[in-house]
Amino acid sequence: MSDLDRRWWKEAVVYQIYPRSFNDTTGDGNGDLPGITEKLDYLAELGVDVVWLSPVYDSPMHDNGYDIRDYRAINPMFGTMADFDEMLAGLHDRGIRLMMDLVVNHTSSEHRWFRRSRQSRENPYRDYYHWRPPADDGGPPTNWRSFFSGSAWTFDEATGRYYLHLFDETQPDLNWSNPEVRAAVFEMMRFWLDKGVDGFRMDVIPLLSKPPFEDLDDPAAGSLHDHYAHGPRIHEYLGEMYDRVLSDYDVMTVGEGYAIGSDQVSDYAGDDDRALQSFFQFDHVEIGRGDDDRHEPRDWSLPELKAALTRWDEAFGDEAWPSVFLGNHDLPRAVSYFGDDRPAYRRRSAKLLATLLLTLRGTPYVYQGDEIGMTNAPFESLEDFRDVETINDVQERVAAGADRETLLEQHRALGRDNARTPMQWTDGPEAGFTDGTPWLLVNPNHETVNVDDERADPDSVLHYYRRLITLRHEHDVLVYGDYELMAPDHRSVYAYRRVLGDAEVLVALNFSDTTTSVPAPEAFTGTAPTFLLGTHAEAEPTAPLQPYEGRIYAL
Ligand code: ISL
Repeated sequence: MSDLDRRWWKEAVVYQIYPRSFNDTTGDGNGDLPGITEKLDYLAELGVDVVWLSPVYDSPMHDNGYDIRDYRAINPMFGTMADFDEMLAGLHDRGIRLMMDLVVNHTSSEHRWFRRSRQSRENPYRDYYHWRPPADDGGPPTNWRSFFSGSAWTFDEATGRYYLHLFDETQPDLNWSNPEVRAAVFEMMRFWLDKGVDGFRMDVIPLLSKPPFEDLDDPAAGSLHDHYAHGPRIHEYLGEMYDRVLSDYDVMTVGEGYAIGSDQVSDYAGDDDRALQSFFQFDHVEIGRGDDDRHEPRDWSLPELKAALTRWDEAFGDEAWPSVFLGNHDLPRAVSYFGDDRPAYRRRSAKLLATLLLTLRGTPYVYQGDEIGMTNAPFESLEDFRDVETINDVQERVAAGADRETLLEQHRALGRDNARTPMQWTDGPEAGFTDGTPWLLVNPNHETVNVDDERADPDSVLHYYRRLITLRHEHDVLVYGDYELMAPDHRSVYAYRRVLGDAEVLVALNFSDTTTSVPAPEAFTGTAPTFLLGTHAEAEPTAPLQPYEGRIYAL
């Protein structure tokens, strides 16, 4: 196996931290950087290699930091630059690398670039953003809709022009066709890399280059990402980013790849000489959402999940490296969405999902709290939500006559705040997250779902994650091996092989609450399989799988 094309970022397990919800040390109800530093031993114990930190830059927090006011300053809510440096040093001391979130499709409307840009049509910063005159009827220049409801254009009285914002109106889109914008972003990236950060997760990267500003046939149809992504200069911009910045550093990069088609992998990513080594694809996490209305839950089947993950494994192929995840800060909790969060099944289905995540091909991303099996939260009313996407959607649809109960049900199932409820450290007040009042409700199930209890119980989800991470680190086949799906149409078992030279691993996962036989028992014929790890006790390879049981064997 000496001829393996090894890269540290292929072998890494990443842990995503959403800082506002991780650990509060000041009692203001918001997580902070010293709160992360306090928990570094927890991360080291878990065994992760890299932290992806969602934005901690100065921000008015309309979109929890994805609206940046100053790219080179730390949000006082999270602490100071000295706190940041201490956290980074603490991570590095433990051999953990840090990826920052790079949000450069848009800034906050409070960024000084935008404040200047909106002052006058002649301001030197005017072309940092997209300004257009009204349409003939005085309305927005095009019928483009924002991801966060309403028009993607907002009229600005001062200069009588509209500006573009694909997200909230407080998030104006930067004009990447302006070379000064690109130079400013590239310099900012160097600022963080020179501080020692080890990579970037790049927000909504296919949106940087805009398509022509023309009306869409039907702005409500399909995914907005498909309408706006892959503008004509996107690859030029990414190439420039590599040449002018990234080529000088040994870093890890991953793009948020909504709208990247499986036929576009090599356009966007590659092992070497590329801005993006990898990107997140979202087909598998979209399977439970309506085609036209993504806030509407839709039934999905296991064969669909297998098909989505398998299609993407093939699409990445040898062209680029996959990145795999089941949850992040924009998605419902994995155990509630893909698993079964009823008390009898929560733990085992959380372990089942962990088994999937950590044995697929590609760099795995563990979202904070998933390692203890955190679930969606029982939001009681629409007023409990804090997320701008939910708030704008509710406002728009209530005004259009939608039923509030239906909206509550939808956002309870799919809303982004599910992933953002505070990390559950203890069974005590506010789950040990804060001494004050948390910015978003703490899930009442912290009485039974919390780090303290998980640490004390050798059979917990947490310890299982730890063992899986260790297993992945010990077996090259789990990192570099090919992925071969078995029994694609089986409705309750997801089974596959990983193969690297003579090394072969078989994974069988029962995604149902009934006992099921193992498909393709002939896979074991003539072999003496070794049980490597499983959600339940060691069992013979052909023994039926218990509800939500998953097992890993070496063949
Ligand atoms: O969140 C979504 C679905 O609920 C997506 O449509 C989301 O808008 C998309 O994933 C883009 O996400 C990224 O950019 C947004 C920010 O709000 C998200 O948190 C971020 O991950 C704007 O910066």
